[in-house]
Amino acid sequence: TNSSVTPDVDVVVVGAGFAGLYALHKLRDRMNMSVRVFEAGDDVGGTWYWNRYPGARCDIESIHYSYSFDEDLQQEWKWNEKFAGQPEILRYLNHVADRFDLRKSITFGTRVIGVHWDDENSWWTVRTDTGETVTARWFISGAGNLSVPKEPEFGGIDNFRGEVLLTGNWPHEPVDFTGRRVAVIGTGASGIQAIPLIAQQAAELVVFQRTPQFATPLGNGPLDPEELAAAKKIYPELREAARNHFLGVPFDQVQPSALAVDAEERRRVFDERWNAGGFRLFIDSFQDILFDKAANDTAAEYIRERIRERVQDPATAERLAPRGYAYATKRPPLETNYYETYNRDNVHLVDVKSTPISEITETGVRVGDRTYEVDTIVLATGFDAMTGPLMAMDIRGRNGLRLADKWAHGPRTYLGIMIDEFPNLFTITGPQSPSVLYNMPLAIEDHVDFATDAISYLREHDLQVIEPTAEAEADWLRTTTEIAEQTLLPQTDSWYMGANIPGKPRACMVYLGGAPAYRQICADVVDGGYVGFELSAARENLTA
Ligand code: NA7
Repeated sequence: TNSSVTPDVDVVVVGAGFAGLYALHKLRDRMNMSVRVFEAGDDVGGTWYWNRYPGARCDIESIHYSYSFDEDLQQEWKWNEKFAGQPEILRYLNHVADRFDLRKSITFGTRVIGVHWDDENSWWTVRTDTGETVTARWFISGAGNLSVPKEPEFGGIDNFRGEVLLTGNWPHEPVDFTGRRVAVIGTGASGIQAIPLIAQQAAELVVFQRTPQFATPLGNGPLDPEELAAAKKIYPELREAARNHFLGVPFDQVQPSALAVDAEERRRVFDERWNAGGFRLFIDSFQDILFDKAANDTAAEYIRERIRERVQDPATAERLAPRGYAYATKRPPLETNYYETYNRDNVHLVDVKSTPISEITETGVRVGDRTYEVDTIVLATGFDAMTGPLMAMDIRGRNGLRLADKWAHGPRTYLGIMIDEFPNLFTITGPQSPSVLYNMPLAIEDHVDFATDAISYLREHDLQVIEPTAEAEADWLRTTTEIAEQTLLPQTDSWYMGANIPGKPRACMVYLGGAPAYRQICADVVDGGYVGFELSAARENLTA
């Protein structure tokens, strides 16, 4: 036999977070394929392995933010909190890894640094930073959307004599801030979760805020065991309802328009959603908030009012009150005691919008002609979102085409899951899919299922290669752009638009038509025999 006609394994998967773990189980245990998984971390968990900062927590209810693929699994696992914290989610993913015996197929502490399509053999050659080379017919990226930290615009971090901590790569031993002077840079979802807890320990906390946020209450607490039991009785129905909702959560109270009701009714709806917590104010109040500026203004003004009520010093309250962009056009953070934290004597808010941070010095953070001297700097400055993790793997498609070159002006995909000229490569929750605006475990299951269904379909038809057409890809770019333009999102600088990184092309990274519409499109593509894809035999099968 000629060894060159069979790759080392059927599939290489990157990542052992929610995506990689499910992909591994599905391919290995349900489809009997050979799979290698490479994971940069030393254990499973992905996002929930790296983001161990104080307060790290999921903003979607634990009942819904979990796998649905195995009825026994969802019945046996007991969530303790309404919104699970990072340790609880990490325990859950460890449980999943043990339960399905996944670890033995995962190579930990290993980063994929090269993924090159072999035109001759119609397979991928995957290289790792430990010097391994593996060939595989299929490549599945579960490398995540928010896994490559953003390089801050300011320099000097290496000069700092104290400790620098990254929210997205937090030490495994809990950090004790007692007695320390701490700087937190960044007030996105991560900073807003961490700040209240760091403030309770630190001697002094200085928060450097560039853009104030529309943060609304999370509403966390212990999960009532009766509520959990009731949910488990109807788990399949709950999952179905979740998948039929824009965001992948089974909310059902949304009203048509904020402008169709009077001020009193509007206030009642906002109050109710504010008190209920989670993403309800954002996604379960009025349907036109993301689309109509006047409707959005009503929610924005409501949130500003509530912020002013909670912050004692009026000048600080004004600095915390967001303006100049529409609510939810940046990812809306959820908070617990965030605004009250600024009523503490040991907490100071520094506005770095007009005068940016110029550098980190040996002793602290320099803004204009002032240096804020601190012992510890926490960077909560965000990620090279969506495209960053894919670009970091040096992916090269047909004729050596680099993904970085192909995407020089922004991501181009078909359905956010495959790329023309990059055959047999699936990007789980990739750019231009609903991903970050869809309950992630469900988004991941949908995408893994799409990939594995495609693989099964090809096998049944004695084919080995699937690739979108250039035309289908161009249509998808047009579709995602047109939908984005109907929303308020493109008007704001956010990581959804690639606008948090200097020099990154401005493009909408998310399919904004909602999960149900997206799932219907994918189902139609499959039902039509993979509309928009070219299916073919590998070269050696043609000449055999
Ligand atoms: P985000 O949401 O990107 O937030 C990053 C924050 O850091 C944000 O407030 C930024 O201000 C700020 N930032 C970034 N660079 C700087 C510089 N140079 N100076 C001052 N401030 C800066 O990241 P998160 O980790 O909080 O959240 C990411 C996602 O994880 C979140 O959306 C959830 O989906 C989970 P800016 O707004 O750019 O002015």
